[in-house]
Amino acid sequence: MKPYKPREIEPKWQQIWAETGLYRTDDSAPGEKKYFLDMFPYPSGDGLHVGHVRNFTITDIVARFSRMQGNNILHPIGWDAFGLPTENYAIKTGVSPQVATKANTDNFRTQMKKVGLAYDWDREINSSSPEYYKWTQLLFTILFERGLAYQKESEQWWCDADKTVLANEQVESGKCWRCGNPVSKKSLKQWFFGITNYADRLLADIDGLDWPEGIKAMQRNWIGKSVGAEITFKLTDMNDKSVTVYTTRPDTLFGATFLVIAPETAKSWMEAGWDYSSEVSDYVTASMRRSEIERQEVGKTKTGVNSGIRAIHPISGDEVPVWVADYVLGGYGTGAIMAVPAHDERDFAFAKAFCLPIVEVVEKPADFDGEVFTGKNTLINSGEFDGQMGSDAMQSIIERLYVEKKGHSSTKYKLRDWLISRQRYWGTPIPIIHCPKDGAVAVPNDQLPVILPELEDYLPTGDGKSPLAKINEWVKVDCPRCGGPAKRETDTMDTFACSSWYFLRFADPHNTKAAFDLDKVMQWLPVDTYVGGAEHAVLHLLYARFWTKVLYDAKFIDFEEPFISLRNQGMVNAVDGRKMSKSYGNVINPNTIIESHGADSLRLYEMFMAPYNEQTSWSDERLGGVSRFLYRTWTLAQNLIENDKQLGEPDGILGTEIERLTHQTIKKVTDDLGEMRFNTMVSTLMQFMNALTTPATLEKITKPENSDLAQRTIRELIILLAPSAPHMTEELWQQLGETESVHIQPWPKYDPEKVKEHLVTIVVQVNGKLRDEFVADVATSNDDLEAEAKVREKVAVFLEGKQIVKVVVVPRKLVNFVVK
Ligand code: ANZ
Repeated sequence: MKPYKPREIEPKWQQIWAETGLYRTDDSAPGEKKYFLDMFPYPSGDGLHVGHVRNFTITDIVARFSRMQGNNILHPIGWDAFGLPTENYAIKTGVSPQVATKANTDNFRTQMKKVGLAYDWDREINSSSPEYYKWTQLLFTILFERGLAYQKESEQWWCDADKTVLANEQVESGKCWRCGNPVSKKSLKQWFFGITNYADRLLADIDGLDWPEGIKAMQRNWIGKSVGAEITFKLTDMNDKSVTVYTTRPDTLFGATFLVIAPETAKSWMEAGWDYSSEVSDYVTASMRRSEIERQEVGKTKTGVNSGIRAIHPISGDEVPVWVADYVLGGYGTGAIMAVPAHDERDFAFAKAFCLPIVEVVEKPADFDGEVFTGKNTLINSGEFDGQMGSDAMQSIIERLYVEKKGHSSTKYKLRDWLISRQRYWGTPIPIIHCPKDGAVAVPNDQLPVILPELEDYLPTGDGKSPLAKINEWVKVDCPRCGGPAKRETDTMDTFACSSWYFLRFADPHNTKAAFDLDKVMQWLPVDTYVGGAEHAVLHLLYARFWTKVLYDAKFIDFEEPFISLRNQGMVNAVDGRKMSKSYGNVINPNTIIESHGADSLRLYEMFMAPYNEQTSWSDERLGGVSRFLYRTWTLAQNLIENDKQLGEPDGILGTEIERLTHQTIKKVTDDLGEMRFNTMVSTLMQFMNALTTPATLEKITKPENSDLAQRTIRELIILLAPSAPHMTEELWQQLGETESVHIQPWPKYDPEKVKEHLVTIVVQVNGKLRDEFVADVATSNDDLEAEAKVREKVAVFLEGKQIVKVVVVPRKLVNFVVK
């Protein structure tokens, strides 16, 4: 009997698969197209860890399963290779980002091959190669031409450690998402993508996506649509100036006892010539230093100053004071609010802190016993609007304001335009030339790519310019429009730009004439199953949806959503339950496990450890358990393969039972794979194997006369296991004398009739002694079981001439005759 040696067979098959191009995608192959994709991995210097392997194995198994079901599969991989860590590494070590990236991608590729992932390596792409970023640049110019890429001077988040600006999304609790350094605001001229133009469509189309509800909710919240009204209050003593507030509760207008403007709004008034007090200017300066997150903290003590300005209520005509406070944000709504302390928690806290009047205008329900009623109900203290309710009240107040030209309904979004320029080296150069005469001009298509020059010194200048600004000869260029002297843009793009379209490139990765061929993209896209981490909920997943919609509008593609179904894998934590991290020293390298147990054991264990989307901790014992299952399967297969000597009729009873079990297993495994229930898929296969290896079954199934059945059964088992343990099954398949790969075998079908538990084995005893057994339908009545038992030859001889005193029938199991 051949022993199971994963360390020998795994590299052998990996090499054969590569040589025969088994996983190469053929655009014209028959079958329905199915596109399976992992989120674009960043090839870090640390290499793959077992968490990545979980992600990639999920996709790999569903792709392999789908191929065996007769579909034409696209399952590619590439590298999201631009980015800060590589550049920081270059600064620290002097190893150029180009060299470091090559080493890292080589390492990732080797590791992935060791795991046996069935990628089409011919389609590998690398976002930092000019062949790729040429098209990122071209697509940038498409956005630019459509007015969706523009430059704007504004206050931006700035990370002093990374010496770059950050997008809103990249600031977490006032800190840089990458390095954890506290961020500050800096006024810089930056490039933006106009994602807010798509807010409505991005929101509306979420409903149709087969994505985890949590991710959909996060996107909805991030886009943050709110429907309300803008209301204008005239200011006294301000030369007819007025302030417009944004509110989602126009029904509470009569409860507005003061207005609050954001420090940013105050600043712009100051710049426009308002005669402010020093108290105001001190407050404004101080609050601009605080992050939005700090300013919006719930429960934070409210701060603010009275501006001294008074406003006139648009309907009652009452005068109300205008305050400056940092809980109102400059960048949202109109940067000014009407404060309704009776019905808004923050306004209430503020009014309490500064002794401002509180007027209830919405009736509290009888059972309400809190301080601030924020719900909707009948209006009170609201003049002619008293007695109206909820949306009717809002509607009539807005109508009244509209007629008097004091307000109108208005929809706002929390989503901001996407800041994409970075003052860093290792990114796609922004393909723009600044001409003193023509302004910002896109680099013409035939001059793309704008090659990222090789540098000696990657250190950003820190004065808001990328290190590219230091290369004079690169910066100086002629204007493509007028030919006059001009300068290149020296900022690079956020790497999220590279990953906003890579899924399109895989359909046509080597095209040198275009980013992709429309026919090919139409053939493969959208992605059928997209698998990756939930941390991309509002970053990559929103950006990719935005680019897809822009490219749809530009008639580059014919669909509006890139990823039909999305699945998030759960994290794999260390044995101690903590996150795997270099600093804890608890990271598990897949190479170690492949060395000790084999890639198939690693894959199968990662699927068995927990439902794929749940977080779980690594366990060596459970890995051992799964590995033993593979060893036992191997041994069983060897037994059965060696039993291929003689053909004969299978034993009736056994044949039926094993067949039923086989069909039940096919059904369960097929259903489980379809629903991505990988853990129960593995346990089903374990049960099947256990049933086949009970001593009684084993004895019978290995009898020469049962070899037909044995052969059939082992083939089914190998095929069912093939997507999960591709190496071992391929080896066994070959041992069975097959010449074609197991991975292109048709997926077995089960017979619904045979799945049913309709046949049972009935044991017949006489005075408690086993005399015979027979197979009967489960539904057979006790009388019929007794009648059948009585006439069986081996039983009849013991009944002859005896008196039956009692018959015991245990349905589905046994008939016992008590005789004397
Ligand atoms: C009066 C009012 C009365 C409000 C009431 C709420 C409850 P969302 O849903 O987030 O859009 N607001 C408007 N602009 C703001 C800004 N720049 N900074 C801070 N707060 C701002 O919430 C809109 C509500 O948040 C608006 O409706 C306004 O307060 C406040 F019983 O106006 B409301």
